[in-house]
Amino acid sequence: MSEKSGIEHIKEASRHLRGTLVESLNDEVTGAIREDDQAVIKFHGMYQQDDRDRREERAAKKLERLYSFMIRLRLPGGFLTADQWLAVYDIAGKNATGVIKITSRQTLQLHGILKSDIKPTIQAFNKAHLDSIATCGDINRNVLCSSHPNESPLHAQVFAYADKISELLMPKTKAYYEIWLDEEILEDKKEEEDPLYQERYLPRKFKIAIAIPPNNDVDVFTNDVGLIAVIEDGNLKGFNIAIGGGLSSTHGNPDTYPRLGSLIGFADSEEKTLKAVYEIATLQRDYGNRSDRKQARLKYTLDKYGVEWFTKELEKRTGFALQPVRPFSFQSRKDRFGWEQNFRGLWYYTAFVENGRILDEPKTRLKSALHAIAETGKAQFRFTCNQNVIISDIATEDKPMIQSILDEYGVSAGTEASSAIRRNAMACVAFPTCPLALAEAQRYMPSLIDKIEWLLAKHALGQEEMIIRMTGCPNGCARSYAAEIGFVGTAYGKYNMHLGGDRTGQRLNKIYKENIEEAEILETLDGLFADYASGKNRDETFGDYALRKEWVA
Ligand code: SRM
Ligand code: SF4
Repeated sequence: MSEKSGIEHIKEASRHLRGTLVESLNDEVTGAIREDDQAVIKFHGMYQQDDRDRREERAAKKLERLYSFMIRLRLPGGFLTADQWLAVYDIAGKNATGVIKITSRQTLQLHGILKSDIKPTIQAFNKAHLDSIATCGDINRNVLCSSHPNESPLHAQVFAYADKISELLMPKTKAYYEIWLDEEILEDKKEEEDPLYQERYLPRKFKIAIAIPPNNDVDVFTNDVGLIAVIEDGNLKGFNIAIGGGLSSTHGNPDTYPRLGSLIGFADSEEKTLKAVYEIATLQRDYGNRSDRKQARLKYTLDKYGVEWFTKELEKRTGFALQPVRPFSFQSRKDRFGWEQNFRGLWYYTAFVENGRILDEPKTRLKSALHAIAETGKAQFRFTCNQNVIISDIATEDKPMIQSILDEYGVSAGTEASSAIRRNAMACVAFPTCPLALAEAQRYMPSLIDKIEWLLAKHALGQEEMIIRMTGCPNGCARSYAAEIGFVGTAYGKYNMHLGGDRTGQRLNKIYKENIEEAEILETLDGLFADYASGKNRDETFGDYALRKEWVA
């Protein structure tokens, strides 16, 4: 048996995620928290970070790094009421940088929160019935669900599963309430029983998504557990289950790799679906690698023991056999921008948010627009896994008023004027807050897209809906390995270029060129686009063409 990794010891010694967080918070000498607590605080939905743009300047002045915290909300299915939006807006302005970031897992992050402001921030969230429990750490994360409410009349029914699963896999510890909300927990209640997580929690993060075909906007196969709703004759029949998706790899370590989930069967009732999800987590808890964190995700557990073995063990634990996978078909992965009406007659406006950053820019004052809309109380907000926002549930009589706000603040013009590739693109946070970033992503991607748009126009491909994604390192936070063109940061200003992913998230891409800078990226794309424009069949996507031409294996 190999040695357990350091994080395993921290989890076990943390007294159900308390660690020494209280002492760390009370230490006024530093803006940081103790090293072990940096691992513990993740389970409460927070990360210690520092401003990487200012490291050198601070070091020269012999000052400690400019520490602050990022807080990530738990929003199963990515939903907020108007009042909750107003609360987030207020908190972002008072305690964080002011920018509200929609993540690739349809929740919100605030950055730049000082240690002394964490508690007031969590308390303000709590007043708005929001929390950040388990949005990071070795535990089940924010549960995703297809965002578009008109997907089918059964959307609400499927959507409810995101909440149910999130509740089912929540840790039992009351540490969050005790530390951040000052709730008094009696001494004898502090040793909470947690049958699922016990004292060790999971070996690594655990991610679940629910897709409603024909849209795979959640990128269901990139999750540890993917549930695909099967709707027949207008009824929800159950879910196909895919397990073992995950995207991260490490440059130069061939034992790490992105992997799409494997379909293992179909569960035909709510009880069976929830039981299966729960027991997949217990199996990963018991068999996942706890000595090497780079081998600890479910994808590696599956590849070590085999999908067949895992499925059999799962059926032993649940006490029922999964049925054969039912037919399903994904047609797209993108958001549908502009107005749509759902089966109940309510209206939805999907606004483009470049890389999920909600802020006011000279032409598009998105943040103010969403605030003005929330103040009317006539709309709610849904966030998409493509980092956009759907202004939702609007009655027909209120639509003109919402439209006039969208027009006044330049949101409709901004959404309509953006090209297809820009609207489909995603980039991760990267610099300056992400400690793991090797290259820029969300700060650089918009200017690269400007140049790619120009190239596409040159080859009469301006209307192409291709999916381009960029990450500042190989962890894959903007799911760059599942894009038609993926850029993966290797060093400052350098990227690996990946090609050949499909449009619906059912095929990963492969490395085409390594460590290239902008000039080579553009020169390469120029040649590839010329070839594609002249050689493609009707309706053939760029990703499919790359494969047919064997640009990648
Ligand atoms: Fe991620 C770590 C940002 C989605 C794979 N991710 C991080 C951290 C927390 C860096 C860190 O560990 O200190 C980044 C914080 C940056 C910052 O300053 O905000 C970070 N990840 C993000 C977000 C905000 C990217 C975005 O721009 O939207 C996404 C937040 C999602 C959420 O709301 O929960 C985000 N991360 C993802 C995804 C995509 C997904 O889940 O659909 C992946 C790939 C899928 C997967 O998990 O395999 C992803 N993030 C990682 C990994 C690699 C995990 C692994 O298996 O090795 C890390 C590093 C780690 O965990 O050690 C990581
Ligand atoms: Fe940071 Fe890498 Fe994730 Fe980008 S992909 S946010 S650089 S960890």
